[in-house]
Amino acid sequence: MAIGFGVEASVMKGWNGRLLRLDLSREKFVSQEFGADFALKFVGGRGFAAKILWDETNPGVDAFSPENPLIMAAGPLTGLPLPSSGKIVVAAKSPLTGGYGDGNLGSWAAVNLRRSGYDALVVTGAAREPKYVLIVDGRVEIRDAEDYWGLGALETERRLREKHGKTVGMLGIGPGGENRVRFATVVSQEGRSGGRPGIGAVMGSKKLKAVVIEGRKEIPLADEQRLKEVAAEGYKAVLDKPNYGFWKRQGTMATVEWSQANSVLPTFNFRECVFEEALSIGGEFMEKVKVAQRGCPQCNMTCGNVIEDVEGNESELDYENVVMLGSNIGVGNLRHVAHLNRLADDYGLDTISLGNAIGFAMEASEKKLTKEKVEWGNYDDAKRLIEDVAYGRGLGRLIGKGTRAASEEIGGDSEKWAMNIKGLEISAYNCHSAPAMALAFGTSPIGAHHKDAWVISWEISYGREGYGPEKVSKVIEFQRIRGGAFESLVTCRFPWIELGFELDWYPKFLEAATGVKLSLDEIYTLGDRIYSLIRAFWVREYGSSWSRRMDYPPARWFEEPPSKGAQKGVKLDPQQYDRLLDEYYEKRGWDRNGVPYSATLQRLGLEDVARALGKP
Ligand code: PTT
Ligand code: SF4
Repeated sequence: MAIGFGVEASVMKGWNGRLLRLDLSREKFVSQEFGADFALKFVGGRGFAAKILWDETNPGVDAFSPENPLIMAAGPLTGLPLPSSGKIVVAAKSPLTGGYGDGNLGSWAAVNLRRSGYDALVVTGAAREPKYVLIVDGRVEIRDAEDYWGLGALETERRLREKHGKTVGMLGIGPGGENRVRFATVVSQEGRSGGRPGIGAVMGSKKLKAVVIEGRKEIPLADEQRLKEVAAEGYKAVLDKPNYGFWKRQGTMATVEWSQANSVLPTFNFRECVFEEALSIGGEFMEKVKVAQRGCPQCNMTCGNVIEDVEGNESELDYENVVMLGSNIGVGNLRHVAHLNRLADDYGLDTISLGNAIGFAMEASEKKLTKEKVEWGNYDDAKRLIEDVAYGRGLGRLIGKGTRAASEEIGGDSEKWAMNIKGLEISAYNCHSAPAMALAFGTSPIGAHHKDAWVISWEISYGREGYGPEKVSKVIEFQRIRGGAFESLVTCRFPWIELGFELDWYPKFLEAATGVKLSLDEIYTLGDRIYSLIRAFWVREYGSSWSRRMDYPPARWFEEPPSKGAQKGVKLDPQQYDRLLDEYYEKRGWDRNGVPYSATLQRLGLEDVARALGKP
C-alpha cells in the first residue's frame, strides 16, 4: 500500500519514505510506503498530519473516538546531525477546540523514529487495557502498560528508561492525558511537553501510555559528505552568534523582563499588562538560582533552565510556563511557580492553558460565579486546583474542559474574559495594545498560540499603535516561516528567531539531505498549502457554525484596558481589527469568512479539498 505516486520510496533520499501505522483496537501494525509526490507536497510534520487528518477522518469525528488518528510526525531534517533538529510534531483533531491541533516537542523519540526507518507514526483505534508501544530499529511490539497507568509522566519515563535502556526516546502521558483533560499534552525528556490542544488526551483516549523508541539505522541521504560539511558550518555559525552566551544563560526566561518593560505581561487573567513582582520570577533571578541546563537532542544552544522548586524537585522553566503560572495567577515566588510547573509536567498538562484556566477560575471566584473559593496569588489554591484538574474533581473538572467550555457552563459575562481563541487558551502575551500580535493569535491554525507568528517583538519596535497593511504582511511572513517551514521540515526555530541564524541555511540542509533544491519562496508556498488545508479542516469540522468570529480575540482586549503601566487605558479597536482580518483573508485568498476560495485551493494543488468544500 502506498500513498502518492511517481517516484517510489526506495529511491527517495532524506525521507525514509515510510509511515508506521498502528491499529490499537486490533493490535496490528503495518509499514506504509509513501512516494515523492506526498513528500514534496506535504514535506513532513504538520504537513503530513494535516493531510492525513483531512483524508482519513469523517467530518465531525469525535476527538476521543478510536477513528481520530494520533499522529507523531518528523520531517526530512529531523534527527539528522543538524542544528536543533531533535523535534517532532504531535497532532490529532483537538478535543479542546474541535479543530486541527498540533504541538512540537524536543525528544530522542524524534531522532530514534527516523533512525527506525520511519518518518511518522499514525495510531488509530483504542486499546481495551493500557498499553505502551516499543519500537526497536523498526520492529514493533505492543506491550501491557497496566503497571504504568496512573503514574506521572516523569516517573513513567524514568521506569521505562530503566527497563529499556538510557538511549531510548519516549513520548508519554501523565494522569491528565489518562483522564482526558482537554489540554493534556505529550511529555518527553523529563519535562519537554507538546500538543497544547489536548493531544495527550487523545493519546489517553486510546489507552496508550507511552511510545518508546530505539533506532540505530542510517537515514538515507542524498549527499552525505555535503551534509557533514554544511552541518559543521551550521553548528559553528550558531556558536558564533553574538547573543549565544546570553541565550545559554537565560534562554526564553529573559522575555519576562522584556514583557514587563513593554507592558505585555499577562497579569491577573490578562486584566493587567505589568506585574509588581515580575523581577522575582524573571530571567535575572532565575540565572542566580539555576542548578542545571537541559535541552533537546542535536542542539548546541540548549535552553532548558532547571531550578529547584519549593519542594526540592528539579523543574525546567520557560517563559510561557513561568508567566502563565506566575503573573497571570498572581504568584510572584519563582520556587512556587517552579513547583506548579513541575506538577504540570508530571500530570502532563499544558502550562499555558492551565495558567489561563486557573486565572479564569480565580476571576470567576472573585466575581462569585463559583461555589469553590480560589484566591489570586494563593499558591496552595493553585496547587490544589492543578491536582483537581488532573483528576477531574470539582472546579478542576470544570476548568479542565478549557475556558471556552467552562464559561459556557458558568455564564455571567465570563465569555468576555475566557481568554481563548477557537477554544485554545492564549499564550503569554497581552495584546490590548498589540494589534498585529492579536491578529497572529486570531489566525493561528491551532487556536491562540504564539508559535506561528510571534510578531510582537517586531511590532513593538516598529510601532505598536498602527493597523497598517504591513502588519498583516508581517503576520503572514512569520506564519510562512514558522508555521510552514519549521513545522514541516521539523526542526527548532530558535536558532533563527533567537540568535539570527540565517534562514538560507535551511534550503542548503534540505538539498544535502534530500537532493531537492527549493528556494525559500518555494518552501513558503508549501507552507501556504498546509495553511489552507488546515483552514479547510476547521471549516469542514464546524460546518454551518463557522464564521469570521472564530478569528476574533476575546472581548477583554477590546473593552477592558489595563489600569496600570505605560499602556494604561489602551485597548484594541474592533473596526480596525476587522479591517486587518479582511486584509489578511484577501492576502491568503480566503473569503470574508476566512474560507479558502476554490481557486486558491486549486492553485495550491488541493483540488480534492476544493471539491469537498464546494466553494466558488
Ligand atoms: C509549546 C508551549 C510552549 S512554547 C511552552 S514554553 W515556549 C510551554 N511549555 C510547557 C512545558 O514545558 N511543560 C508543560 N507541562 N506545558 C507546557 N506548555 C507550553 O507549551 C519548547 C521550545 C519552546 S519553549 C518554544 S517557544 C519553541 N517552540 C517550537 C515550536 O513550536 N516549533 C518549532 N519548530 N520549534 C520550537 N522551538 C521551541 O521549543 P507546543 P519543547 Mg513544546 C516543559 O509544544 O504544544 O507547541 O506548545 O516543546 O520540547 O518543550 O520545546 O517559551
Ligand atoms: Fe530544544 Fe532549546 Fe535547543 Fe530548541 S534551542 S532544540 S527548544 S534546547
